[in-house]
Amino acid sequence: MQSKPKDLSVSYAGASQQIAVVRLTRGAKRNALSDGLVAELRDAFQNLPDTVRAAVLDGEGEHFCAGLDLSELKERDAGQGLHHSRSWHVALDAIQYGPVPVVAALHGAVVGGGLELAASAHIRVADATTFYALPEGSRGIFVGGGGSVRIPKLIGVARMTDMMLTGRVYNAEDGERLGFAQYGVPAGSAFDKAMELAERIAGNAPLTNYALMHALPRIAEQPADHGYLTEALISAIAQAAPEAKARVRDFLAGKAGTKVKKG
Ligand code: 1HE
Repeated sequence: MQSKPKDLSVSYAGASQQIAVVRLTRGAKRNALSDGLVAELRDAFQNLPDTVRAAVLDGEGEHFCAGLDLSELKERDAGQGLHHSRSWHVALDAIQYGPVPVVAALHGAVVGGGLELAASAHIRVADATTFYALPEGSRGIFVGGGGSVRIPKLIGVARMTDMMLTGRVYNAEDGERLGFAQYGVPAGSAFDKAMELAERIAGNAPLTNYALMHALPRIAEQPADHGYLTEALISAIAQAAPEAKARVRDFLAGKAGTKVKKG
C-alpha cells in the first residue's frame, strides 16, 4: 500500500546539524493547513532530537501559508469545533513552548491560520513579498489557532479587530513597522536570514534560550511584583550554570569575540 506523501519535511543543517529546518511542503495548495498537516507540525516539534538547538520554519513555493485548509471546513457541531481548535492550540504550543527557539521565514501569503502559525514562532523574518491578512472575518468564522491570544501581542487588539472586520491586508513594510516581523529582507532572502539568526541562537547557552522562550512571555503576563520574583529566580538559575560562568570568564579574558557592536 502506498503511504500518503507527507506535507511537511524536517531536515537538519548547520554546524553539527544543530538547526532543524521544518518546511511546509504543500505548495500546490499554498501550504494550506489540513488536519493532517497540523498533526505533522505537532509531531515534528514534539519530537525534535536532543542535538537540535534552534529551528527554522518555512514554506515551499510562493506563499508561506494560506491558513486553514478550507476544503476540510465541514459542518462541525460546537463540541467538534472546540476540539478542532484545541488541536491547533496543541500543535502551535509545541512550537512556542517547545525545546528550541523557532525562526519563521515568511514570504507571500501569511494569512488566516498561516498568520497564527507564524505568530507561534519566536522570531519572524519577512521578505518583501510578504503580506498579512485575517480572512476569517469575510469567511464567517473566527480565528481558532491561538490567533486571538498571540496576534494582539504583536500588533494590538485594535489592529487585529480592524483586520478581521474590514479584511485589511498589510504589506511587508507595514508588517515590519507594526511588529508582525522583527526583520524585513529583500525578496527571496528570508530563509537565508532565518538560518543566519538560527545559527546565532544555537550558539547561546541553552538555559538562556529556555528562559527566553518559557519564562519571559510568562513574566510579561505576571503582575510586576510576581514578575520581579520570577525574573530573579530564572536569572539565578541561568547564571549558576557552568556554561554561563565560562562565558563570562572568556569575555573578561578578552577571548569571547562577543563584544557588543553598534548595529
Ligand atoms: C487552498 C487554500 C486554502 C489556496 N484552503 N485550498 N485562508 C484563506 O481564506 C486564504 C485562501 N487562499 C487565498 O486567498 C489564495 O489562495 C492565496 C492568496 C493564498 C494564494 O493565491 P494564488 O493565486 O497563488 O493561489 P490559488 O490559485 O488561489 O490557489 C492554488 C490552489 O491552492 C487552489 O487549488 P487548485 O486545486 O484549484 O489548484 C486553491 O483552492 C488552493 N488553496 N488556499 C484550501 N486556504 C484555525 S482557524 C484558521 C482559519 C483560517 O485560516 S481562515 C483563512 C483561510
